[in-house]
Amino acid sequence: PQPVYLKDYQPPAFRVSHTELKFDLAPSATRVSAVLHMERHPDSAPGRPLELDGERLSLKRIAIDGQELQAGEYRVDEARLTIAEPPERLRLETEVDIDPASNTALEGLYLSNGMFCTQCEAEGFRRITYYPDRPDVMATFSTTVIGDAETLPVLLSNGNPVERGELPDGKHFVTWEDPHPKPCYLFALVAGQLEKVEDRFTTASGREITLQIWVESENLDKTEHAMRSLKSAMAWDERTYGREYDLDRFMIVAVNDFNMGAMENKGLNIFNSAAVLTHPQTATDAAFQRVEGIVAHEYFHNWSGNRVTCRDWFQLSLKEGFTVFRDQSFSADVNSAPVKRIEDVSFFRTAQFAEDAGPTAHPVRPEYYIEIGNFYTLTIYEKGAEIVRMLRNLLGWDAFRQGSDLYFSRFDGQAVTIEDFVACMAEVSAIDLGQFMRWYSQAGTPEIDAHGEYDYANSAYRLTLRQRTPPTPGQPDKQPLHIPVRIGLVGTKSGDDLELTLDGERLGKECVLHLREDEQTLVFTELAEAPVPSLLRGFSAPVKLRFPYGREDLAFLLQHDSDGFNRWDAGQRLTMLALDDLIAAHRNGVEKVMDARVTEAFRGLLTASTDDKAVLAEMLTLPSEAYIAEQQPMVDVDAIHAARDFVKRSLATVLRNEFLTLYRANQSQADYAPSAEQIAQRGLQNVALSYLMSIEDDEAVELAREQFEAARNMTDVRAALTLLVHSSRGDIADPALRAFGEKWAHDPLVMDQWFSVQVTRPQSDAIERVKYLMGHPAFSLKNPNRVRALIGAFAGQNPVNFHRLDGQGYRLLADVVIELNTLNPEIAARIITPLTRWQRYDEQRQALMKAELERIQAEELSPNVYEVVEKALA
Ligand code: B3K
Ligand code: ZN
Repeated sequence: PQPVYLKDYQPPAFRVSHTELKFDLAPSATRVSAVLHMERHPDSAPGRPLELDGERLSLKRIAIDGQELQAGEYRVDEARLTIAEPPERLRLETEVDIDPASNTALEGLYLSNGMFCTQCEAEGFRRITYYPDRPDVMATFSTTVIGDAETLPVLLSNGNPVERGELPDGKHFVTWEDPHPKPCYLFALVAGQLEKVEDRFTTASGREITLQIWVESENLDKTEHAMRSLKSAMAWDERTYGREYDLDRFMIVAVNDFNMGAMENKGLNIFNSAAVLTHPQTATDAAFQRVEGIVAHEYFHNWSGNRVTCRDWFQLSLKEGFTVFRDQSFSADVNSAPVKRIEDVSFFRTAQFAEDAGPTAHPVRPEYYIEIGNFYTLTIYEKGAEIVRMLRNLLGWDAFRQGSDLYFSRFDGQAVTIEDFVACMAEVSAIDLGQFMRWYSQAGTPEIDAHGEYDYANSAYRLTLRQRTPPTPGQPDKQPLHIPVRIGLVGTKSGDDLELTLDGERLGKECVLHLREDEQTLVFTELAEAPVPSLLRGFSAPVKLRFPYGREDLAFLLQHDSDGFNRWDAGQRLTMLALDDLIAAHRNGVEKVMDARVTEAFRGLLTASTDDKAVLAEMLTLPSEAYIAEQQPMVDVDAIHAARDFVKRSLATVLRNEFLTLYRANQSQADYAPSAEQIAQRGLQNVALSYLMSIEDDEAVELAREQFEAARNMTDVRAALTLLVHSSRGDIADPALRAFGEKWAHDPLVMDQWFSVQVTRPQSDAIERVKYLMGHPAFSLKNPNRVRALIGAFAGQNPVNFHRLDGQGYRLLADVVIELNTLNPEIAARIITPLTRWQRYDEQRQALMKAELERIQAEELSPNVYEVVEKALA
């Protein structure tokens, strides 16, 4: 496979003003007729041929302006249809046959549970019909869907239905018109036995919008939360960004087989059922919040992505980074803002940092790709969002909002670049963002080394910041970035933020330092007391910041920092220092000793009265094994597991009564609501139970059993079940596991949780469970949710077993990747990630992991898997 380069971008030779499609649906032979109204692009050199992308299509007919083309007038190969001498304006007609039933890649038109549905981003439309499948070709669409009236009673596509009727042979049809020009990646079609719940939304300007969520009938009772989330997202986008919805109806469809979370097709969002369906009895709080975030994300794309889209796929973060930033802000506004930030940052520092440090590291705007499907990454999405957040912070909200308004009005209906977006921000603020643009082109996580000194004689604090971005594949040398570092200085006597004076200027109690050079020193003067610096408040830039904090400093910040995020972070840093010692002790075979400062800090948290339960639950949560691993020079999975376990048990032993009190004080009541308040309470209850269960005494086991049996909601049930299943006490979980499996055998999304709970068990039989469960009737390699719940959870969340020294974990994953490589390349290329991180482990494991990558490499590979494996072994 050949790479595509950003520098080679050329406008299309032809544009399409209007697209007429007709689908005659049948599982193995769907006939797609297309009429494309085209003309030469004004910037195109005259003689350029007309090229249309097309894969796995069987061409039945082709005509230009009503004239059938003769054999020599066009050429068809595996990837495209070429017409060497087209007229300057033309009406191109094609008819092709496609085979949705055999489409296991879930790209293009495919069948899910008897239902037809599409996924076209990024390059799936070329599996539906011959088309210039690139985002800078935008056309209005009119789509007629024909299907069997009995088996396919519901026929949906983008826009508004304009005509429907009966046809011979028991068929019927619906014609849809989408008046908004769109690239073909936003095309959607759904047909099947679906039922809807309907609601209405009145826009700020008084337009009435019909909202519909389409599901299989057994899921009608699981749509309420998604509908509520949709309405709240619509109102938020009007309030916050001045963006109103622009069609008369907005539809969401839930499908069972879907590669990603959801897709923002114009007016017809298609969702993975896992990202839309919720019910207190079947979905956890985390799932409720995820649904809310994804519904909002896809809705927000209507402006950031659809009305203004990407010129080419290198600009993917233009829509994804901005939209993730928007959905994160929405979730922060409607829930607990500090907790949302803590969750996002801990995920980011675990997973995106790991990506940025590994062989697949790439800039937020990559320079080349082999398979764009591999670039829906944490870097494009989450780091892209952090860059937008930095822009918001640099400009302030008001100017940022002006920049956003300018962007939407200037580029409405166009396909644009990241420069276009940043230029709007620079224009409204008159801030020079030239150096800032390097955030988009340089891969790798910048590291800031900070140190500070208090000068008693002069009441001054000297802070030095040094930045460096490590080399990444293809980018050996990096240039300094423009990094906003938000800081405060906390007085060691008062515990308060001190007044900041820099170069004689008074800055208040907090300021943002603009680090632009390799090294900068700042001298804060007129400080009456020695401070402890609180650096990178709120994670003001996506960097690793090191500062030689003593443990007393961290305990102090944990108590006094006025920034909630940094208070949490101080606790994490303090625990990390203790964990580092324990990891070393474990490796050296030395007795482990718990750091009393950590215990005392936790005692403080447990005994101080707090009004923010949500933040407290986060503070009491130990860093995950994956997060700890990310902090180590070399990952020793066994030492990390043992050290974390030791901390947990030590805390639980000393603070048992406090945890018990906390548990009892926060026990859930029967009436479930996914409200921030209740979620915080359940968070505390379940974090307390997890400490209590770490000792595994009879009383704790009894509490877990009772909680499981009370079955108040899935959050409580799953937390209790996980603790029972993950305990080392033999078979205490078996009855619960069996009861759960039988009760929910009919609900695939709940069975996914049943799979995940079991395969993340740290005990040594986990791998046997994985193999056994792969044969379970509820499991299928063809369904991405099942693959993620079972294989993904095992490889990603069970480090001690995945990294077994006999290599069995690696072999199992490689076997799955090889099978998925032919079934579903996009999923195969994702699920392989843990193997690509081989450089982070000891030599023995490195050899085993590489051997598995080489075994995969020897197969006949899809471009997706090929690209990832090549990078991993480069
Ligand atoms: N834009 C989709 C991504 C789908 C890509 C699949 N290859 C989801 C989202 O970010 O909203
Ligand atoms: Zn998105």
